[in-house]
Amino acid sequence: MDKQVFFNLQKKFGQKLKQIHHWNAILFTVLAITGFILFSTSFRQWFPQLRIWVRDGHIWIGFLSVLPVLFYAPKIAKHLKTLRKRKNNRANLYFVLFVLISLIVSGLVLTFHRKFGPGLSSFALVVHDLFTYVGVPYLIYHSITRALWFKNWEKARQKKIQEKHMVIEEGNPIMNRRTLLRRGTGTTIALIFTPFIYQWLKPYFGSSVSSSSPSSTLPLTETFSPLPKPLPKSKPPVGGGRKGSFRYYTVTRMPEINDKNFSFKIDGLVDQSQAWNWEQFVNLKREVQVSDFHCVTGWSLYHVTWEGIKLKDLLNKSGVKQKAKYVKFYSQDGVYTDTLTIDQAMADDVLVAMLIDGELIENRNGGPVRLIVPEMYAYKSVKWLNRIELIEKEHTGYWEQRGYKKDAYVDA
Ligand SMILES: Nc1nc2c(c(=O)[nH]1)N[C@H]1C(S)=C(S)[C@@H](COP(=O)(O)O)O[C@H]1N2
Ligand SMILES: [Mo]
Repeated sequence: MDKQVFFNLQKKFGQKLKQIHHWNAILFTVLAITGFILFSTSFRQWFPQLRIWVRDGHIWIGFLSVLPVLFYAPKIAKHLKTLRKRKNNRANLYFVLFVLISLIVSGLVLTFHRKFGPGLSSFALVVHDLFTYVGVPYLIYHSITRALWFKNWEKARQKKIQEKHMVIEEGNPIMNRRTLLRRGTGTTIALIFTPFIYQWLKPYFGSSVSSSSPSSTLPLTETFSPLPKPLPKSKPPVGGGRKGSFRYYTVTRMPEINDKNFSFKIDGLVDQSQAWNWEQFVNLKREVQVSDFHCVTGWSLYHVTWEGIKLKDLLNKSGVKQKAKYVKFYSQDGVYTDTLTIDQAMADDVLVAMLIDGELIENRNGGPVRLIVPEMYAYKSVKWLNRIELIEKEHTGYWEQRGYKKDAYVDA
C-alpha cells in the first residue's frame, strides 16, 4: 500500500476513535451527575418533582450511552493492534469497557426491574452503585491527567528540575516526578471519594440486625409513653431479624411526633368515625407479621418482623359504608398520601405498623406509626400515618401524581 494512503487511513481511524471517545465522555459525565442527584436523599426531599425528570433523563441518556460502545465494538480489534506496544493504554481500555458494560447492563436491569423482580434488581443496584464509585473517580483522574494544562504543568516542572541541574541518580528523575504528580492526583481523588464510599458500604457490612443500634430508639422511648409492649413473636423477632437496610426517604422535613401531638383517626365513609390519642392507640390489639420490603428504585429488605394493627380490623371496626370505594392514607408530614382499593386494603397482610423487629419504629423510618403493604412497592407504605379516610372517588397518591405506576404490585 502507498505510504500516504496508509497514513491517511490511520488518521481517519484515529479521528473516529476520538469522536467516540468524546461522546462517551460527555454521556458518562451527564450520567454521573444525574446519577448522584438521584442517589441524594436531600434532592428527593427538596425537589421531588425534579427528581422524576432527572430519573427519566438519566434513563434516556443511559440508552444513548450504549451507542458509543456499539460504534466502538467493530473497531476494537484494530484499535488493540495499534496499542500492541502500549500496555497501559490497553489496560485502561479493558478497564473502561468493563466499567461501562457493567453500568449499562445493571442500568438496564434497574430500568426494567418489574420484569426482573426484586432479587435481581437489588443485585443490579449494588453493581450500579459499585461501578459508579469506581468509574467516576477514575473518570476524574483520567480527564485531569490527560488534560492539556496538566501536561503543560508536568512539562513546566520538568524544566524547573532541569534548570536546577539536579544530579541524576538512578532511574529517570523526570519520569519519577511525573509518576509522583499522577499519584498525588490519584490519591487526592481517592481521599475525596472515601467518605462517600464509606457511607455507601456501611449498611452492607454493618450488623444486619440494626435494632441493636440505640441511636434512634432512645429518643423515641423518651418521646412516647406508655410504650407498646412487644408481643413474644416480635421480640426476639420471629423473622430472625431483618436482612438488608433501609434508605430513608421523605419528601418533606421529617415531622416531629411525640405522645402529646400524636393522633390517629379513621373517617369519611364509615359508620363510626374514630380518633385515638397515643395511649388509646397503644392499647389496640396488634399482630405480628414477617414480610419483605421493596422500593421501586431497586433496594429491598427481607424477613422484616413488623408488629401492628391489621388494617382490615381497623376498617371492620369502623364499618365501611357501601358507597366507599377507596381507602386514602395521610401522613403527618402533611403532604404524602396514597390510596388502596377496599379489596386491596382488606388483604390480610396490610398492617398499620408500630414495631419493627421488636422495637418502636424510629422517626426517619416512618414511626411511630406507618403503613406496610407487603405485596406492593413501598411507595404505598405511607410513613407517619395519622389518618385513614374512606372515599368514593379515586385519589392519586403522591408519587403516582408524579409518574409512578398506580399498579404497585411487586410481581405485576
Ligand atoms: N410520608 C412518606 N411516606 C413514604 C415516603 C415519603 O417520602 N414520605 N416514601 C415512600 C417510599 S418511595 C419508600 S421506598 C418508603 C421508604 O421507607 P423508609 O424511608 O422507611 O426506608 O416509604 C414510602 N412512604
Ligand atoms: Mo420507594
